Amino acid sequence: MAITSKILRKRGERQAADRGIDPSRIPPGQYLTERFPVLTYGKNPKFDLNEWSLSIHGEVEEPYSLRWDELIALPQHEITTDIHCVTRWSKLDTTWVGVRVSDLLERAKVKPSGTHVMAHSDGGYTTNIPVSALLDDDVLVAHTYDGKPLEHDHGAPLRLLVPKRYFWKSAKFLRQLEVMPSDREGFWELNGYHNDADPWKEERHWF
Ligand SMILES: Nc1nc2c(c(=O)[nH]1)N[C@H]1C(S)=C(S)[C@@H](COP(=O)(O)O)O[C@H]1N2
Ligand SMILES: [Mo]
Repeated sequence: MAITSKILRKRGERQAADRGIDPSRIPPGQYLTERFPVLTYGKNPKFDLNEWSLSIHGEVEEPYSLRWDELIALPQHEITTDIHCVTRWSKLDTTWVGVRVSDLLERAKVKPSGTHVMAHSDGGYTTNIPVSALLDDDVLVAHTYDGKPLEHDHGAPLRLLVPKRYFWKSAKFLRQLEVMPSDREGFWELNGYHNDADPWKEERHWF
């Protein structure tokens, strides 16, 4: 490895150490940001909460849709977690409120044949994730960030949050969770990003 890239790889760890943060929280090749960068392919889709719904369907016994008021009436959970973008920024201790995806999937009764989920956003963005990765307690459909309603740029009214994967798996403007009988690639996965997206393994691209 060239010396410059070695130095770059250590940048996040140095930043953490300088701030009294455990450097082992920073995945390889990431740096810390205090800002919250916005990365959206295309325009923010308009939404109307009176028309809005989230649907859970596919390889499930009991497909259903939730209106906004129904979603908000479900048990809500707050989590504080680090997030990591494939473009190399990491943001520590971000706080979110939403509904656990495991609760949503449990209610739908995923069939044994349901192995993966395609998250579908308003505007056509998609991303794929194994069902097993969505059952962790830190996986939410989130409507609140840092104590305030999610900003439109960050995915309002609702986004998926999968903290253990690079952030492109956290689909903004979420409208559907489609349970699938096998894996299928989403938008960035088809366009060169890694299928699994584990930041600790630096699974950035498939090439
Ligand atoms: N619907 C939708 N969701 C999306 C994206 C997008 O373009 N459209 N970009 C993804 C990518 S590549 C990243 S890094 C994060 C960025 O989230 P942020 O803009 O809140 O930082 O959203 C992910 N979710
Ligand atoms: Mo990204």
